[in-house]
Amino acid sequence: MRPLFRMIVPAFPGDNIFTRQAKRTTALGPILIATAANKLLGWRVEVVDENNCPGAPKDENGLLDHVALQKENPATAVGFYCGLTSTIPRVWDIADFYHRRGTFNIAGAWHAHYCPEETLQNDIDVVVHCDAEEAIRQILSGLGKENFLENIPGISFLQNGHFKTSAPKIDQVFGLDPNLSNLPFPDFGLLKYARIKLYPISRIKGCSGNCEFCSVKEKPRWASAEYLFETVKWLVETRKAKRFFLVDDSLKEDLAGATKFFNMVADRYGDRLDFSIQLWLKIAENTEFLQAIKGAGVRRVCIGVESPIDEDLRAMRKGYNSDKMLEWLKILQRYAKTHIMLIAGYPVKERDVFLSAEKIVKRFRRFIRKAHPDSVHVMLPGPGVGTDLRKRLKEEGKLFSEDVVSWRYYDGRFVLFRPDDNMSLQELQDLPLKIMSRFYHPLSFVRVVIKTIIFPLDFFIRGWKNWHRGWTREVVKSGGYLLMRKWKTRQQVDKFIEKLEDR
Ligand code: B12
Ligand code: SF4
Repeated sequence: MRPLFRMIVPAFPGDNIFTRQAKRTTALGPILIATAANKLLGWRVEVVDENNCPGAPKDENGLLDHVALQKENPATAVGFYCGLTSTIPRVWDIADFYHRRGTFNIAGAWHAHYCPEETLQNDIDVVVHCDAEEAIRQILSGLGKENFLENIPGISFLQNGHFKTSAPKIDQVFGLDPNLSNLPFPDFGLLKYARIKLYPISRIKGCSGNCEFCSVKEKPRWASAEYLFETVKWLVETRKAKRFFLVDDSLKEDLAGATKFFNMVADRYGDRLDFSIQLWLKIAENTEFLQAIKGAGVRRVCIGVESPIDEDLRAMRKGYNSDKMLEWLKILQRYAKTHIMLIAGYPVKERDVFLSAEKIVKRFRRFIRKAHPDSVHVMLPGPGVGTDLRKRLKEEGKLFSEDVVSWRYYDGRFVLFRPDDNMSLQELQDLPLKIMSRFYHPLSFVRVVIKTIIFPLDFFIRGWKNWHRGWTREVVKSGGYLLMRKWKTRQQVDKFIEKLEDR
C-alpha cells in the first residue's frame, strides 16, 4: 500500500462565534496543500478537520480520535495547519501522539511561520514558510533519503539540534509561487468525515495595508478573475456547491479583477449562488463594484470596521477615520447584509482624551445602533505573532508572555496585555460582552415571534425581502445572545482574570 499523508486542521480551543460556521466549512490552506501533495505519484492523501468531522470516531473528550484513525489507516507523514495561534496547543498534543508512532511531522501557516523554533521544539520535524504547494511535494518525495531537507527553499528544521532555515525572511511574509493562476483547484474530496456547505475560495493573497494588529504582511499578488470563476464553476459542477466564502483579505488590491469575476458569475449563474466576502469599508465608494456583487448573489459582506474612535483607528494605522463610516455602511447595506467586526479597548500609546471603559462601551453601542448592521462581532485586541502591535506591547512591557497566557487564549475573547491606566484588566475583559449585550439582547426572542405573527401584513406593505431580512436579523441576534451567555459562564469558570491579576 502507498504511504499516507494525513493533513490535520486542529480543533478550536473552545466555543466562539466561529464554532457554528466551522462545522459547515473548512480551512482552505490545508486543502490546497493536500491537493498539491495528491498530485504526487506514490502517496495517498487525506485531510481531517477536527472542527468539522461529524462522521469520525471520537475520543472521551469528544475530539477526533487519532488512535482509531492510526489503527485503521496509519499515516507515514502528518501535516498540521498552524494558521490560528489559539489552536497551537492542540497541534502540539496531536504532534506528540503521532511522533511517538514514528510519523514525519510537517507544519505550515501563520503561527509556524512566525515561530519556527518553538514549533520545531514541539514534535514537528519541518516548518514550511508561506506558500507550501511546491515544498510539500519536495518533502514527501524526498522523505527517507539522506539530508533531503537541505535543498528545499522556504523551510526550517533542526539539524543535529541546531536551527536551520532556507526561508528568506521570518519576520516578513513572502510568496514562492509567482503565478497563482497556475495552482490546481482545491480538491475538497480529500476531506474525510466532513459536511461542507460553505466552500472557502481565494484569488488574492496579501494586502498593501499596514494595520498594526495584522499578521498579513505580504505584498499583494493575485490569480486571474478567470481562475476564480473556473474554480467556482468546477465546484458547482463536481460538488453541487452553492455557498462560497471568498477569504481574500483585500479585494481592493485588484478591484477590476474582482468586478470582472462577479460579472462573470452573474452572467453564468445570475444571483443563484451565495457568496460571503470581506470588504474594506471605503469600497462603498465604488458603485460599479457594488452593482457587480449584487448581481452575482453576494449575500453578506464582512467589514473590519475596527473602531468608531479616531484615536484607536490612528493607532491601528487603519487608513481612515470615523467621519464617513456610517455613510459607507449605509451604502453597503443597500447591496448586501453587513457583518461588522470591531476591536474594543485598543492600546493607544498616547491618549488625548481619557476614555473610561464605560465611555468606550457607550461609544461603541451608539455606533452599532446607528450603523444598524445585520450582525456584529466585537473582539479584544489581539497582539498576534508577527504583528507590530505585539512588538510594541512587548517593548512597553505590557504583553503577557506565553507562560502566563497560553496560546489557546489567542482567539479574540481574552485579555492578552496590561491595559492603559484608563481601565482595569477586568473592565477590559468585559468590554466585548458589554458592548454586544445591547445588540444580542433577549428581547430579540420576542421580536422573532412578533415578526412571525405580523408576516402577512409586513409582507404586503414592505415585501418579502425586507420582512425576511428583519426576521433573520432577530434570529441571528437571539442565537448571539445564547452564545454570549455560554461564553460568560465559561469565562467565570475559567477565572482567567483572577490568575492575571495575581501576576
Ligand atoms: C478565512 C479566515 C478566517 C476564517 C477561517 C479560519 C481558518 N482558516 O480556519 C474564520 C472566520 C473562522 C477566522 C477566524 C479568526 N481569525 Co482568521 N483569517 C482568515 C483569513 C482572512 C484567510 C485564511 C485563508 O484561508 N487564507 C487562504 C489560504 C490559502 O492561505 P493560508 O491559510 O495561509 O495557507 C497557505 C500557507 O499558509 C500554507 N499552509 C496552510 N496550511 C498548511 C499546512 C501545512 C502542513 C503546510 C506545510 C502549509 C500550510 O500553504 C497555504 C497555501 O499556500 C486570514 C488572513 C490570511 N491572509 O491568511 C485570517 C487570519 C488567519 N485570522 C486571524 C485571526 C486573528 C482570527 C481570529 C482570532 C479573529 C478574531 N479575533 O476573532 C479568529 C480565530 C478564531 C479562533 N478559533 O481562534 C489571523 C491569524 C493570526 C494568528 N496567528 O492566529 C489572520 C492571519 C488575519 C490577521 N489579521 O492577522 N479567520
Ligand atoms: S487588517 Fe486587513 S486591511 Fe489591515 S493589513 Fe491586515 S489584511 Fe490588510
